[in-house]
Amino acid sequence: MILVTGGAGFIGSNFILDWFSQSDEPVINFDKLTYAGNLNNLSALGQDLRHVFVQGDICDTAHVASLLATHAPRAIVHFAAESHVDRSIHGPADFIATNVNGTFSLLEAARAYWSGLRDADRAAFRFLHVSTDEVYGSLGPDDAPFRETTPYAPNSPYSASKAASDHLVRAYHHTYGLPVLTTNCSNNYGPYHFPEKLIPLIIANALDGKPLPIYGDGQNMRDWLYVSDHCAAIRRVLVDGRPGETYNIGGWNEKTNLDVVQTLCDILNALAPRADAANYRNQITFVQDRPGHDRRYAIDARKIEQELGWRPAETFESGIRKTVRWYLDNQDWVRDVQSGAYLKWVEKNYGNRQHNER
Ligand code: NAD
Ligand code: TDX
Repeated sequence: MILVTGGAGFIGSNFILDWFSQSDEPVINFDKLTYAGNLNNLSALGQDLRHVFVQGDICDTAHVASLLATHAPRAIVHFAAESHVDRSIHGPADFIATNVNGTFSLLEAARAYWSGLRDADRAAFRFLHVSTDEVYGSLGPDDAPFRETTPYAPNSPYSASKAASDHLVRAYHHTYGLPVLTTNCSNNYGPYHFPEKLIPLIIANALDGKPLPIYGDGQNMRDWLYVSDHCAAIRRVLVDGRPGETYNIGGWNEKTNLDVVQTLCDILNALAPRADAANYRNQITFVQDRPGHDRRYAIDARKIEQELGWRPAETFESGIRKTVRWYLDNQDWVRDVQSGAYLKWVEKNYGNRQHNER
């Protein structure tokens, strides 16, 4: 049994679906169900007894401690976070509460639980902290991609809160010996991506005939990774990663935002042409830049490739086509999220906020 935090979010839900496609080992999914948590992402699991959902807040150390005592997981995979940079600019408080204090609270519960385990279980236990490349700050055009040794230089309240959590995780290994692993991944994309983020927002707006907002000059660069490749990397690190180490994860796919949006328009032109046959590119609109907008992220993924033999299965070209296809085939999912209907679905299907809890 493993404990996953934030398993109703974008990457966490992909991770759980991916996990059960490879393993029968049960998962406790501990999630607060903020606006970003959507149990509908996991509806394919039905009442699958391998999936135990518990609604709760990682800031609640006592709740996490009782879950750990009841279920005795062999690992914690920690996704739960506030994740949207723009929201962190307009309201940083939730980011400090969940990403910093929440991670601290989770570490405290994990440390108490882990120190009470028998020797063999203590040695086998893992706390895997899922983090971001944004902690390294912004690269210039000629800078080498981020390595695990690149100094931290976070620029947004979101990245600063993730950097703080990374430091706490590191300190719990160094000071207490907790067997932690940290992964710093580049921008993910794929199914169940909340439509406030660039790629799903552009697809939804394009199909709705709305403007496609590009911040600033559109030349900011991000390094994109298809979400199932991130999930596979986390599984590799969980199995063979060395406690105390950090692993950068990325697909060597640097693109400008303008490139990404134009690519999405071109795929949509082919797969879902507008009724008036106009080019979706005509909807592109340059808007005011994000304050403090990092110019460029790029990941050097050689450590995980060489040490753990992980490689992405998707190229950007294959992953982005799959993603557009998924959004075209799942427009109800997008509508439910946009209308808030997914929250009612949760109420109906998980009224007591716990599922398969024994
Ligand atoms: P998301 O916003 O889609 O999902 C976050 C999940 O955490 C939601 O289900 C939410 O309900 C839950 N949550 C939030 N606060 C909580 C709390 N206090 N207690 C319990 N649950 C809580 O985020 P995501 O994009 O899936 O990102 C998951 C993790 O991966 C985050 O830690 C993020 O920093 C990291 N990450 C994301 C990306 C990316 O491109 N999305 C890239 C690298 C790293
Ligand atoms: O409307 C938009 N227009 C636009 O130009 C939006 C929403 C974004 N952008 C730009 C800003 C970024 O340069 O597109 C790029 C991607 O933006 P987001 O999708 O908001 O992602 P980003 O800010 O790069 O952060 C993401 O990747 C790293 C995740 O949200 C983080 O959780 C993760 O750590």
